[in-house]
Amino acid sequence: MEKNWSQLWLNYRKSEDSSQKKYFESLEVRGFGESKIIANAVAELELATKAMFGVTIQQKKPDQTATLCIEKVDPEGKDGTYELIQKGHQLSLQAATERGVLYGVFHILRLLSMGKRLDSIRLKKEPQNPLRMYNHWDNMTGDIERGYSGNSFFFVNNEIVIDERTRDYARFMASIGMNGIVINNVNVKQCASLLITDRYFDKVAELSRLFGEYGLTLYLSLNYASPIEIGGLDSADPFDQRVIGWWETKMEEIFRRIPNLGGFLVKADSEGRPGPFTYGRTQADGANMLADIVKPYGGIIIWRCFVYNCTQDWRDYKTDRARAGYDNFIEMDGDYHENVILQIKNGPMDFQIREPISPLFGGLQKTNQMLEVQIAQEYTGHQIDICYLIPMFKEILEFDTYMREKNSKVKDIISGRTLGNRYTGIAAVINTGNDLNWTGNVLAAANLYGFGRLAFDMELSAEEILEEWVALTFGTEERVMQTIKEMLLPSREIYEKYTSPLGIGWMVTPNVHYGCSVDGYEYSRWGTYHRADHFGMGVDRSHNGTGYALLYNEPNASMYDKPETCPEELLLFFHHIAYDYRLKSGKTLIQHIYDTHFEGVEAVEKLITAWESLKGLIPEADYENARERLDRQLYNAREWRDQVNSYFYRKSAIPDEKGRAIY
Ligand code: GCV
Repeated sequence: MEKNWSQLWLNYRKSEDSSQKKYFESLEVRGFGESKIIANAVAELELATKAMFGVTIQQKKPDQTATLCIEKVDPEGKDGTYELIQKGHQLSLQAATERGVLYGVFHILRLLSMGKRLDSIRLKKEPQNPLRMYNHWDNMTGDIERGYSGNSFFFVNNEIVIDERTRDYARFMASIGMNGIVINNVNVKQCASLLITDRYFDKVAELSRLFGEYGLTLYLSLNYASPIEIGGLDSADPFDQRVIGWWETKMEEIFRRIPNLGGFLVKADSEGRPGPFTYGRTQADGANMLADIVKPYGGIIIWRCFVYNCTQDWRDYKTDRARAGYDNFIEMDGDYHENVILQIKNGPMDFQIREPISPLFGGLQKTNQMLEVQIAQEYTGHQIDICYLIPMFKEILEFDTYMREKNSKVKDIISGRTLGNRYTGIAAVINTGNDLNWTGNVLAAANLYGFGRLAFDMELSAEEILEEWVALTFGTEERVMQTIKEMLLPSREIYEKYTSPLGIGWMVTPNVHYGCSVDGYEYSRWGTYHRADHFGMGVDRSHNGTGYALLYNEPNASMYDKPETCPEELLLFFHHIAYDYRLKSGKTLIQHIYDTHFEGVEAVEKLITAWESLKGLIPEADYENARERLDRQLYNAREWRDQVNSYFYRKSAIPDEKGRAIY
């Protein structure tokens, strides 16, 4: 079948350097036996070397030494570890596990696609996070919650679809080192509750098998109220013996029917979803009950910490949504069983363009933890606006929680280094859909690629990752590389400049979350306020206010608690600040707001000029795709600028020093 969808970064082109062809004349695989993963790795090699060098790699003859040798070595290091060594005429790929082979093969192909040579290569790579997952928020009806690139390619009209695109998806995931996929939305409703029933077992099993052939483990989002909704019980109380018995029978059936199932992701007691709170039980009670039952099957329970009161009264200045995750989970630290992982969003609110790090990181001392980020650009431009998120993720990973004297950064905690635990890792809410280019905006694929690479190797820089992605996607032409880097590397700051200032977040159109509405959520139940009045704005989360700042370990707590030491990009998140307060730049807060909003729009205008300079150097369809979106980004940026500036001018009555148009 002719593929009409993008091959993203696996778009193998003819190589300009034929000297590397020599490593792909003959192949020997030693020690792995029959294996679908190895077969797929070899198939990928064949596909790529044919496209790059026009060669078909041969099986080694008995009297020959293979030019490429894939060899199993004694298990050492983590699953997925591999070594590449070039010696004489031979390139050798050594790995302890099949996943290692897969990742090693993709490493070779990446180097070749980037125009690098394999001569003298000697390297060893080990995945740093045990779990490297993408979370789909795909609904079985086919739509995607917070999806901006079409509909689901897993589900259409309540049926599971498995075709060539599914296989390509698995290849993409394997090529960036992912090892876990949650296919369905954490809001498990309607047919999705039946994924763990006979109605869907066969298809889920088929999908799981396919994933397994690419080193991917399948996970499902679980409806906590399944005993009621599909079991016919009147309760989902984790202490009720009938409920426990129901789950025991159900889990035995699920793990028997679905091979390669890793476990479940659970959103409980959150935004209307059922959970243990209904029965006066704790989050640990709910998670542990399920974890104990899946343990004999090697299963894990990934339990989300996004639990907060979403029926707040805006007049209530004491309740602070930012505190909720911490307050709901910290007391049971140490109570969660060994195969429970708490999945924590990077910030205490909800994937805003700028937030502090959740204080659960560094607060939880005895619990398995996973970091959850979002590459679906829910609050960062809907894959219309350009927003390369890897620099933000780097900041998160490098944040020092001061939980211990050393090895206390977020990256240490989630890799298992801090606590020496094995059930840890990183997950992202994915940005894919059935658009032919997978991510809506072609440039949003940099986040899809980048998250995987970063999850595997947290020491890579945002720039290195971007360089890889550009070369693999658009080729190695210098002008293309430089221009796209100049566009994407500052794109997060650009988006921040024309949207909500200094960490306060929100100000988005309610429900859709694209476009500006300064007061859209201000008087609502969601706990997401900016508290602007005639004199100033921002939420007082210091010891005088909600006390949120004090949830951090020292010296972070003291740093955030005082406006003078609080990092300025988060000033309004932690403090209520007067419009005439002088920032370190010497500008007043209000002038900073005006200036950044004008600058943000100017920066988008420059993005357009930069992209236009690439016309003819980028495939036409890709060029037009981003070009059209840049127009929408400019419109969006202007709207934000005018609405934010006018709103705060009217509130403060302080004019712009530069006398620009503010309404
Ligand atoms: C899947 C935010 C989003 C919801 C999402 C929720 C979550 O509130 O707007 O769409 O639901 O986060 O992470 O569970």
